[in-house]
Amino acid sequence: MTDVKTSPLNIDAIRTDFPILNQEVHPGKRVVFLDSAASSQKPRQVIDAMSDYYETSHANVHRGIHVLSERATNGYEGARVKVKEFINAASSREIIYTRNTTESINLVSYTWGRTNLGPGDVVVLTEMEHHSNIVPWQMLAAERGFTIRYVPVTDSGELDLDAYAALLRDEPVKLVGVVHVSNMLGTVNPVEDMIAQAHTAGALFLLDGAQSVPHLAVDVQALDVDFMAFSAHKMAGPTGIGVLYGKRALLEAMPPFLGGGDMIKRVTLEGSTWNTLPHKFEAGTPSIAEAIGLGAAVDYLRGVGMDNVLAHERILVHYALDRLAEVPGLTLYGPDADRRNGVATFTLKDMHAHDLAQLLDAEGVAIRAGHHCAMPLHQRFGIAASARASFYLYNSTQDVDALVNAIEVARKRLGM
Ligand code: 7TS
Repeated sequence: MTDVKTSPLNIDAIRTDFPILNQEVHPGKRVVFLDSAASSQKPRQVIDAMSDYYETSHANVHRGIHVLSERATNGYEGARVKVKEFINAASSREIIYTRNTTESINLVSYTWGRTNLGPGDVVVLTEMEHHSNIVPWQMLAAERGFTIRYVPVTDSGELDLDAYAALLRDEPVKLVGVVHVSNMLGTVNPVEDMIAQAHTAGALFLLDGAQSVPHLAVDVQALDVDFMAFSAHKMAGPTGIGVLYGKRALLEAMPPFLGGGDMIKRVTLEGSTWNTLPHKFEAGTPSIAEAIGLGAAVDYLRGVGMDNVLAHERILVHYALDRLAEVPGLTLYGPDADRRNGVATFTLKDMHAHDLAQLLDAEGVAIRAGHHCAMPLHQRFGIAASARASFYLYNSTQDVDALVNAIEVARKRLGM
């Protein structure tokens, strides 16, 4: 059994920062929140930063020559600098605010993809991608006539790296798009090597950081990644804001995404010219309070320390896999705890994952059931749906125990 006493985090102290966790969701059942891979909870510091902004500083950004607009602009742009430092981008001009990971990937496909991809070109994705890194490319392929190839997933839930190398060797690959951490299996992909290989083959690399940036230190310059997408709401920040990181030269060369206010330099009735980065990609009034909330989330995570977050989640996932392996009839998916992040996905004999999730909810335990927007990966494992428990910095081994106890209750109720 894993030694669970070594976590670098003071979970009791952290939990006091997350007011939502301090409640019963059914009589006598405190909430055990194990669905952070879908969306994490928010600390008081983030909630306060956003309400403080609305109470003291709201106005539109980049416009007014008045105090409130200056405060709003400083908050909005200050958060961009925090994000830049968090992922170690070379410049805050490389940080584009979007709505979420999905929009960030669509931005790349819509602008870079539409300009650069055509018949004869190949985009390499993996069987492990979230739908948001499959569907935009399929939509564009239908329009532009390029080919998509997929890196297969092994039985242990990892990428087949030999197949990846062969694709890069044999096909005219222009772009590789890979999820850093799988939202179904928790697999941490060896993206540093994969990026270097892609570059050797002359391809760009888009990293889906939705499940990595919230959980481990990601350094875009060390990785030498070309584009990276992530969402604030999975990293203790608000919904409604995400980030596209892109190397400056690439972003400079790309056409705009949406047209309108703020993204232009000059408009005449005959035509328009584009604003400088990052504004070229931020048309219209942006999510100002949300950007400020994202900045506060970055401050919060940096205060805790990303290495500590990672170490804590590793301990939890070790413990969870050990405990879940004891449950009769339970099948776990994905690699060993050492090669995954804080996700445990399983099926329980022939019980439908939705029924299981409903029974767990009655015990106060919140998990996700379904295909987790990774239908091809579920098909790969021959299942239609699975149950997923996912962890974050506020979860404890007691939460894992509550999960296992609730599964026992569900098994008994169904006579298993
Ligand atoms: N990529 C990965 C790896 C994800 O896990 C998700 C969301 C996305 C992209 C899309 O993020 P969004 O913020 O644009 O929605 N994943 C999940 C999940 O696993 N359960 O709910 C959402």
